[in-house]
Amino acid sequence: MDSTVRIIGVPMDYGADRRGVDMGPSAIRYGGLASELEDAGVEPVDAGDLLVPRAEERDPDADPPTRGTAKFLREIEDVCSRLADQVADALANDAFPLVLGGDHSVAIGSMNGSSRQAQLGAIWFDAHADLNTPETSPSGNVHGMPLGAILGRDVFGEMGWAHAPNVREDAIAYVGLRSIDERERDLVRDSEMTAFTMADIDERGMTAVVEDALSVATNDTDGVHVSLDLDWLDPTTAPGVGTPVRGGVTYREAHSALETVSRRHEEEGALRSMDVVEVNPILDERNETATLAAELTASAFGKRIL
Ligand code: 5AB
Ligand code: MN
Ligand code: MN
Ligand code: MN
Repeated sequence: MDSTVRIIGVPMDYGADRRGVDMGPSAIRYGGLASELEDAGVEPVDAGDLLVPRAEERDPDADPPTRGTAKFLREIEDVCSRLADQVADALANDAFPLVLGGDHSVAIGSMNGSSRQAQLGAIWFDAHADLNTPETSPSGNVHGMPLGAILGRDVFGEMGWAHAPNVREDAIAYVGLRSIDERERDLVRDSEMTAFTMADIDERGMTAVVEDALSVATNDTDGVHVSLDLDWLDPTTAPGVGTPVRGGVTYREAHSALETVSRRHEEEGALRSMDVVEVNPILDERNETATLAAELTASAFGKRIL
C-alpha cells in the first residue's frame, strides 16, 4: 500500500468500567506505531488526539435513553460525532483513517464517518459480540454496544450519530468470539451477521476463517472497516485490557489474520478504515499489549517478515 495513514487518537474511556483505556493512544504511539507503519511502507501522519473531557467532570446518567442504561451516552455522542467528521475528512483527502482508542465505543464514530460516502463492510476482531443495546446490556457500558448502535437497534435507531445506514448486517463478520451475554446470544443468532468463534478458528485455522470474513465484508460493499479489540488475543499475550477472556487468539494467529487482511487489500484495495481499541496501559505489562497493537496494525498495512 502506498498511501498516507492519518492517525487519529481518541483518549476516551466513557464506554468502559475500568479507567485507563483513555491512555491507549499514547501507549500505542509509544509502542512504536509510526516506525512500524513506515516499515510497512505507508506514510503515517499523526493528527493528534481528539479533546475528551475527563469522566469525573461529567454525570454518567445525564439524559439517559428511554429504555435501559447507557452510561455517558451524551459524552460518547459528542466524541463520536467529532470523530466521524475527522474520519470522513481523512478519506476525502485520500488518507487512510486509523483510529486509536479508547474504548470500543469509538467504533461508532469511525464507522459512521467511514460509511458516509460508501457502503461499508466490517470485520470485528473481538472476544465479545458488542451487540448489546441499553435495554439488553448487563453493565450499561457502551463499549459492549457499538454494533447495536451502528446497526440502529432499539433506541439507537433514533440516534442519527449512532445508526450508520450504509452498514448492512450481512456485510459484518465476527472473528474470534468467545464471550457473549445471555440476551446477546439470541441477538447474534437472529442477526444476518456472520459469526466465526474461537471454535471455528480451532477447526479451520485462522487464515481460512479470515478469508471467509473478508468475503463477507467485501460482498457488495465499497470497502471494509477493521475493528481490532485487543481482548481478541489471549490475555497471556495481551494482558493490558479491561475485559480479558481466556482461550483467545495467539500471537502468531493474530499476525497471520492481519497479514491475510493486507494481502486482500493489496489484491483488491479492500481496506477503508481501521480502529485499534481497548488497550489499557494501567493493566498492561511493560507496554506489551500496546506494542503488539502497533505491530498488528503494521501487519494489516503489509509489513512482512521477509
Ligand atoms: B468490548 C459485556 N458484554 O456488554 C457488556 O471490550 C462486555 O468492547 C462487553 O468487547 C465488552 O458489558 C466490550 C459484558
Ligand atoms: Mn469490543
Ligand atoms: Mn472485547
Ligand atoms: Mn441499519
